[in-house]
Amino acid sequence: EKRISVKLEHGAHRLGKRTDKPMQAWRNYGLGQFIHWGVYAIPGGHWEGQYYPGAAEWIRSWKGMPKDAYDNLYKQFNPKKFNAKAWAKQAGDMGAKYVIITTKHHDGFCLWPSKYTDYTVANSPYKKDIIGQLVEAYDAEGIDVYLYFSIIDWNHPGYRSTLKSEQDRKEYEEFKKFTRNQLVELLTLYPSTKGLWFDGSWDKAWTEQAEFADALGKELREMIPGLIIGSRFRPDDNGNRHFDTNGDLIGDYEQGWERKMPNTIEDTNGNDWDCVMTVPENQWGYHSDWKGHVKTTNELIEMLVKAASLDGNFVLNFGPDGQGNIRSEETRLAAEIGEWMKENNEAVYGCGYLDWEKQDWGYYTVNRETGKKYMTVFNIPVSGALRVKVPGKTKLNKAYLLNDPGASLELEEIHRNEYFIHYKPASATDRPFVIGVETTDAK
Ligand code: FHN
Repeated sequence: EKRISVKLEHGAHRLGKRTDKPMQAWRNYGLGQFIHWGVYAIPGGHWEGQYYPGAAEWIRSWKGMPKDAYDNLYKQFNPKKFNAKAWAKQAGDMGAKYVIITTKHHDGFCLWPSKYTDYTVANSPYKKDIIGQLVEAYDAEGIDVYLYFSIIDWNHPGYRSTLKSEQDRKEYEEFKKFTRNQLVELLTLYPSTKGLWFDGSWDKAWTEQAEFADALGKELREMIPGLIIGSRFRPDDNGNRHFDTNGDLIGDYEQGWERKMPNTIEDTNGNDWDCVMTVPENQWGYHSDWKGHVKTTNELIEMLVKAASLDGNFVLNFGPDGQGNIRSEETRLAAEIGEWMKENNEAVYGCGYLDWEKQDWGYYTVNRETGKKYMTVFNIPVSGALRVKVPGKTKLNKAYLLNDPGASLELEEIHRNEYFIHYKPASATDRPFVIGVETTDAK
């Protein structure tokens, strides 16, 4: 079928996946950590006795919030408990292979001492460079660092969401220069950065900047060879985001899976993707009062394995408080996920989609290099019979528990290309478990 495509100057610059080493490393991470931290952590969803139920990092824009007071919060930013090494160690113990850190969120407050604005940590009582400390600590822990950067900047005088007049356009030019300067500054100060995770790029003003954003992307990519940038950065010629006018992915991976996940490989369009997930329904920055459902360790492990099974990375968000403490709920989740990963990470790291018919017990994954296949079981059938359907000429030879590879599980061939693995844990399990399977392909 002939593909009809519109000629674009600033559409996708590549069709299909990137195959270079840095992108392969990205693809193999499996699990990442997101950190949302800024001055919004000080009010933590409350202001003068009033409770703001929405996302805590958005409190500045909630109705009734005095903007000036918010913009002066940095004078109180002095996180005495902040310990970059402890954060990095905790992330490493959880099993995270990469971290995405908010260098600045929509409020514009910079966690690094940017020379292009006074609204930075350098002018807070804390003074020290937070991003620098985190980069050093996570690098030392062997966790790759990605910098989150919001295009929206409520603090910059030239920032606009729409450009309605000549004056707007003039001021927005200043804002564009500022944006470019800050990004160049970040990559200069932190050259070990592996990628940029853009956000707040949905404004009409920004979606009209295809040419500028494309050139900036090129400049940034030249600064760090292999730099990874997702689909939330630059619009195409017609202002389309994520996918260009021809439906092709803009950037290195799809960045649209926020607090939601694909269900099938078709949903991913064969692209690389990450899923960024909050622990409560929708809180990224610290909110002292989590209302509603708070995700459990098992739910999060399921999302992680599901992501791997569909060729995506799973990134779990942490929102430290105004003092730099990681809240106890997150500490507990990190420890429990870490415990599980310690035993079962083989089914996640370096693993992706296995082209076998999905079954109700859970998810298949396959190691991209070794070809080793895994079944992570979340739902144990009452019968204890786990169905496995293999394609074409594949034969199932062996099934074993990942944490007890010596003992084979009972295999029953029920008919051509279909098997039962008989297994019921002797006692109730409170965590998913992994079965490794071995196959041969008959000629
Ligand atoms: O508005 C932000 C939100 O606060 C948070 O940073 C998330 C993270 O993906 N991104 C935006 C909403 O899409």
